[in-house]
Amino acid sequence: MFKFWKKKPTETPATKTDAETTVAAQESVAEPLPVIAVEEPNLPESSPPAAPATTTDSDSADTEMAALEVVNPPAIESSSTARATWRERLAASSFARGLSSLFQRNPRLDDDLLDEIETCLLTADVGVSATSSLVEDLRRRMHKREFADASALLAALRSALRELLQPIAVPLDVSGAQPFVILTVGVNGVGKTTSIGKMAWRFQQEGKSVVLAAGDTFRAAAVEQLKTWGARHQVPVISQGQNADSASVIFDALQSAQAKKLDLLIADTAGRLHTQSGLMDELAKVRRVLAKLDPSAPHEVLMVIDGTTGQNAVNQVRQFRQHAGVTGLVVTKLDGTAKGGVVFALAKEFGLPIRFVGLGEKAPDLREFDPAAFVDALLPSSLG
Ligand SMILES: Nc1nc2c(ncn2[C@@H]2O[C@H](COP(=O)(O)OP(=O)(O)OP(=O)(O)O)[C@@H](O)[C@H]2O)c(=O)[nH]1
Ligand SMILES: [Mg+2]
Repeated sequence: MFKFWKKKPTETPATKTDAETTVAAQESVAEPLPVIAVEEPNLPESSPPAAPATTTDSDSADTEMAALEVVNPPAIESSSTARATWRERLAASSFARGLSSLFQRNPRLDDDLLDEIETCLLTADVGVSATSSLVEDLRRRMHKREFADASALLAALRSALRELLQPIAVPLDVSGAQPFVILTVGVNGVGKTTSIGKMAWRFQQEGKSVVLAAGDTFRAAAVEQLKTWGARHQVPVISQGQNADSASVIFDALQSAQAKKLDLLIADTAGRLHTQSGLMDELAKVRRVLAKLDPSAPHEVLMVIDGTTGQNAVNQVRQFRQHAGVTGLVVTKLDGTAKGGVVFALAKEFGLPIRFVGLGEKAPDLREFDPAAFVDALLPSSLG
């Protein structure tokens, strides 16, 4: 167990110029500019340098001691272990269960089999559009006698599913800007804050310096939740009091990340529905304010989708893409009761890159999206 110095809230960092402060203040609805707290763990000298360059302007501030348990982060899994785990984690999805029971019955190669596959795909949230094009293509090829038996058809389904996902398996490349700014958005409870904590761990494992912005100022618990992830993985968190202006928190965080030449800023935001126009306007304001410090920021607007929400996820992405300029997706909670098919529906409908998927609650359970491992995990292993 390491001991951390937990800092009291400090004054606004001195690095902010008058002009910049004016920008934030003009944009801010909260007057006067709120106090910023930088929650930053201070590792003992004997410990290994977990995160590079994380000192803050407020190091001289009064401190109070808080003992926090440090969970030793597990290393990112080797690809062979990761493959095995994809299957383990996705085995409960109705996609995997439906197709397994269908093919265990040794079905005959006929139109009935295709009808059953169609039902399986629709039940698993693959969506009407993706399902029809997959099944109609297989039917056409079956009638041309391309398949010797049902397992040849399953093999063709496997490659068609992989092909559908291949174009959207584009990993997030954060090397294009410094600091690279990720703005995380989505509806309530989908896994935004958790995914930010997991991403922070992942990027840190890759040797990058990360800072988090507690831009969900809606509830006090949201700030605390992010701070807990920050403390667990030794990542500084920039926050202000509850009900502070979200854009102002994220602005300050970018300013601090720029001053310290950090690699990455990941900003949390409150969950919202597209119908909440005030909250959607807040996202537009965050973008405007960030652009004052770096016209190219945010470099990624990452929308988090709950994999258990089914076809509703398609509507959510449509709305957020229109209002918040989404550039990439994270699909969470694919372990457990998720049907799994929504990933195909999203691929067919939008072609937006899926940067990560959530296969569990621990940090290494956020995986870079691997279409082959994903499809193999959903289809019966013994066939095709
Ligand atoms: N099983 C599982 N649970 C997850 C995953 N990702 C997130 N969760 C859980 O989902 C719940 C909600 O996660 P949060 O990160 O708080 O979601 P949020 O989008 O930040 O929620 P709001 O801030 O309220 O909008 C938590 O209990 C997480 O542990 C995942 O990939 N798998
Ligand atoms: Mg949250």
